[in-house]
Amino acid sequence: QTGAILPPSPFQERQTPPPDPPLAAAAESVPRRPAVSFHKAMAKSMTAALAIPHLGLCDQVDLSRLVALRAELKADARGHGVNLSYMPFFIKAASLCLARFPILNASLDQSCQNITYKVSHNIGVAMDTALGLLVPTVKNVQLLSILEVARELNRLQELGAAGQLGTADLSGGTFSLSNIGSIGGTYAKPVILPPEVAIGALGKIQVLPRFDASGHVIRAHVMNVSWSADHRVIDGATMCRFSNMWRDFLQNPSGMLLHLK
Ligand code: CAO
Repeated sequence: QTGAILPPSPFQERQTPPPDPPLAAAAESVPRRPAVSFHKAMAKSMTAALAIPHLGLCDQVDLSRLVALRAELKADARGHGVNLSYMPFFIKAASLCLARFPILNASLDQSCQNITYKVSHNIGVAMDTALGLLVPTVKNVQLLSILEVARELNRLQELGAAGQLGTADLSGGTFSLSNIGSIGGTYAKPVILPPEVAIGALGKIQVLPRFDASGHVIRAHVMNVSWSADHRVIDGATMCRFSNMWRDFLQNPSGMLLHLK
């Protein structure tokens, strides 16, 4: 088949397929475009990720208390010029857990001889941007308040929407989170971004029936989390303990207060 080679679209290509050409035309030529730089970068990092033996672990998190807490704090944050979503809580909780489980904030060298433990918690956030999937990083989350994480995330989202995220914001990640649930989906199978060794994917928060301590059915806000970890350096027990701690922080967000600096 002969393909008509089109120039790259000025706004680059999102993952939306082009409209179907008329059948007769489709038989003769298939429109093609050169892969743009973000496709090439994704192809490179995802191909490298294939070399990593992925360990998967999923759990459910009851976010009912966090939903109520965020509703309470949203106006305050707005007063500081910040849009407060759930992500800053997810990101800060992850950082508190990374402090306890530093192996998840590490990298393994190519020859598998050395593990580097990173001091900074530079948490990458998978972002659906004008240029497609990008993963800007919130740097040094261990030093930031939840409000500061939210402000930084707002800044990255604005740049992402404008197609203006630069190398400084897109590099240096040490651990990643992907909130696919803001679009939909309950479980995911996230792919580790080398040289990182772990990533979490967050599903859609759903209102579901659950039992309270007295056995009564209650409305609960439930979210699934799916972790992938590099099984060469992280075992299932470690991943599970990290996940339990992260889940507990988000189920009882006031518990995070004790650990905030
Ligand atoms: N379930 C249900 N609702 C959710 C949600 C979830 N998991 N996560 C966010 N929401 C809601 C938010 O509460 C917000 O509503 P409010 O008006 O009540 O605040 C709304 O969805 C929009 O949130 P947002 O997307 O602007 O902000 P965020 O901080 O939650 O997420 C970001 C930011 C960048 C993670 C998100 O915009 C995004 O791009 N997600 C897609 C990630 C992705 O593509 N992953 C796949 C990677 S592999 O290809």
